[in-house]
Amino acid sequence: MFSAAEVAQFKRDGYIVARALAAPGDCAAIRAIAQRDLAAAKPPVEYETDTKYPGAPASLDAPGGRTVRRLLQACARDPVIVRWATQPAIAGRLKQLIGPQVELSQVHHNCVMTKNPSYSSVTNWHQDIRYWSFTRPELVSVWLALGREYFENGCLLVLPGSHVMDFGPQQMDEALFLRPDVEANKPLIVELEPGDVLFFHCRTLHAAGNNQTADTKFSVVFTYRAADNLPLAGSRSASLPGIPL
Ligand SMILES: O=C(O)CCC(=O)C(=O)O
Repeated sequence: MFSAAEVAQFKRDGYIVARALAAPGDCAAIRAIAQRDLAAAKPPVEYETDTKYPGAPASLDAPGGRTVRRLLQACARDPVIVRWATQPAIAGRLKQLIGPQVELSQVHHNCVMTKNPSYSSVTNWHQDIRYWSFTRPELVSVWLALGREYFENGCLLVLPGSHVMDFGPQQMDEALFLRPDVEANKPLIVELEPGDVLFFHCRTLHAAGNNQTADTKFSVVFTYRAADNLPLAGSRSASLPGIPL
């Protein structure tokens, strides 16, 4: 469980890292599944080119066009993954942050992020809630590092406290990414060791660089909501049932 100070830190900053929360054996097992599915490009996947982020290959037929960025539907890939995402060590902490009844959204995140050294793109500053549709903008994502994550291989950057800031439309571009030319932000770099778990609010601004190393970076990411924070009827967020914890 989180201490009271850690809960307060999450509320203030919009994120918290639980160091070495995942057992090395769990990380190795999930990483092996990810490597297997990445080698086979096992669907459903999102390619780098689908993101249209800066530095992404222009099309599926361009050099690096078949580089996988996300192995989607992680929970359906292997029981090891869904067990990890719903285990008491995660559920208990999420209940402290969200409330007594928590569900995992199968629609949002629920993926293995793979960041390829040759063809990765840059993810500009954004809040995940921008394309999600729920009664309240109160969801928490859980990001498990399956290997070391650091600046050079494209780790996350977060803006502490941004989950409670109001941003005017002039501060965002058409795709709802923060415009760096409007506001000079001093990013905090979130370096993670294998097994470290980042909990972050759906309104916390975050970004990530491309991978400038020789190795693919693997992380697995899930999003959770209070059971009474229902997706809006007819929205993509409502397209699959939640998994109760
Ligand atoms: O690893 C990255 O590039 C960041 C991904 C991200 O921020 C997201 O999917 O919301």
